[in-house]
Amino acid sequence: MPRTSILHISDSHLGKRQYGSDIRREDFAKAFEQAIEVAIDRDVDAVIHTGDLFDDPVPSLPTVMRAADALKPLEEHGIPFYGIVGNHERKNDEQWLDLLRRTSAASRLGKKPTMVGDVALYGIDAVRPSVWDSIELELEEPPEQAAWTILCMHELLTPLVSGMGRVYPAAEVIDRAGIDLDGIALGDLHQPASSVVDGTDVWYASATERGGKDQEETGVVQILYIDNSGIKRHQIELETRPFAVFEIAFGEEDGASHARDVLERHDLDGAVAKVELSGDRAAVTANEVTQMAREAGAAVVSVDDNRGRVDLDVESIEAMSLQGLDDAIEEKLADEKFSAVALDVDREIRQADELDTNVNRVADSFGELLSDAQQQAFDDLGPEETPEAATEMEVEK
Ligand SMILES: [Mn+2]
Repeated sequence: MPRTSILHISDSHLGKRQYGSDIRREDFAKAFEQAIEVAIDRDVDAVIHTGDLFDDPVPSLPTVMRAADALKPLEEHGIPFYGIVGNHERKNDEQWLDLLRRTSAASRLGKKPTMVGDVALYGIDAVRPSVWDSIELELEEPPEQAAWTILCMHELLTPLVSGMGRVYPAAEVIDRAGIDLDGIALGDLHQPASSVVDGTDVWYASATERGGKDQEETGVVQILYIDNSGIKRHQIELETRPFAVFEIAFGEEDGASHARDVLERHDLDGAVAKVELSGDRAAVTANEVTQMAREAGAAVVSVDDNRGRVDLDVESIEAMSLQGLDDAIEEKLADEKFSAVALDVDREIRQADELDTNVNRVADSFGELLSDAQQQAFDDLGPEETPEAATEMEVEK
C-alpha cells in the first residue's frame, strides 16, 4: 500500500492583531504562509486545517485576500486544502471558508468521506456548546477502498484536555461517530497533545503562532504519514517571533533605573516583550516601561501593570465554604426558569478557575456562550416573546 502524507495545520488565527500590533498580525500571516511552504516542500498529498483559520467571524478583506494568496501555491501544486470551521471564525450561515471554496482554493470536510489516497477524511465544524448533546455526529460509512479513517474536529476533548471549561470525552465522540475511526485530528487547543482512546489515535496539532504568553508550544505543524503500519506523526517547527515573558517587581524605593536593569537582563531584540509590573506603585509608569522595552529592541511590547493590588485573605474566604455557597446558588437557580444557555454562562463564571492565568480563554468561552445565547434567542424566539427567550436576551448585555 502506498504511503499517504497529510499536513495537519490548525488555529492560524489570521487577522489577529495581538497586543494591538500590526506586526503581530503580520506574524500570524507569515506563520500560516510558512506552513503552506512546508506542504509544498514535503510534497504532501493534502493539507487539513482543523479550524480557526481566521481569528474573527468577520475578517477584513485584506486578511481574506492574504489567505487566498497563501493558498494559491497549493493549488498550483495540486495539493488540496481541506478545512473545518472553528469557534473563533464561526458565523451563522455561510462561512469565510465557503468564499475560499468558490475560488477552489479550499474545500470543507463533512460527514461524507473525502478520499485522499486510501484515507477517508471527515470533518465536523466547531459545535456550539448548547447543542452538543443533540447534534448529529454520525458519519457516513467509508467506501470500500478506504483503508483508514480520520475525523477532523475543533473541540476540547478529554483525556487530552481537562480543566479548561467546556470539554467532552473523546470516547463519546468515537461512539457517536458510529464508524471505525483510526484517528481524530483536532484543533482548538494551542498546544500539541496526543492520546490513544479505545484504539483510536487522538491528537492536537497546536497553533501556527503564539496566541498568548502561556502558549509556549505553538508555531508548529504536524505531518501525518499513513501506511500499513498506521498513522505516524512528525512535528515540524515554524520560525516564529520569540517571546520574552517576565516580571518587574518594584520595591518602595525602585524607579526607572530598576526597570531598566531588569529589562537589560532579557534578550528583547526583535522579540515580543510581555512584561508584568508587580509590587509597589513606583515613580515609573507602564507607558515608560513600554518605551524602555522598545528602546531595548523589542518589536512588540505588552505591559500588564499589577502594582498596588491588595491580596485577598484566602483563608477567610475558604472559611465561608465555597462549596456551601455553590450549593446555595444551584438551589436558587433551580427555582428560576433559566434557559440552558443562561445556566451555561452562570456555570462557566462560577467554575472559571483559570480566570487569573488564562483570561483570554475564559473571555473566548464567554463570547461563545453569549453568541450562542444570541443565536438561540433568534432561533427560538417565535412571534410571541416567551419569558425564557427574554431571559436569554438579558444574558447578552
Ligand atoms: Mn484557536
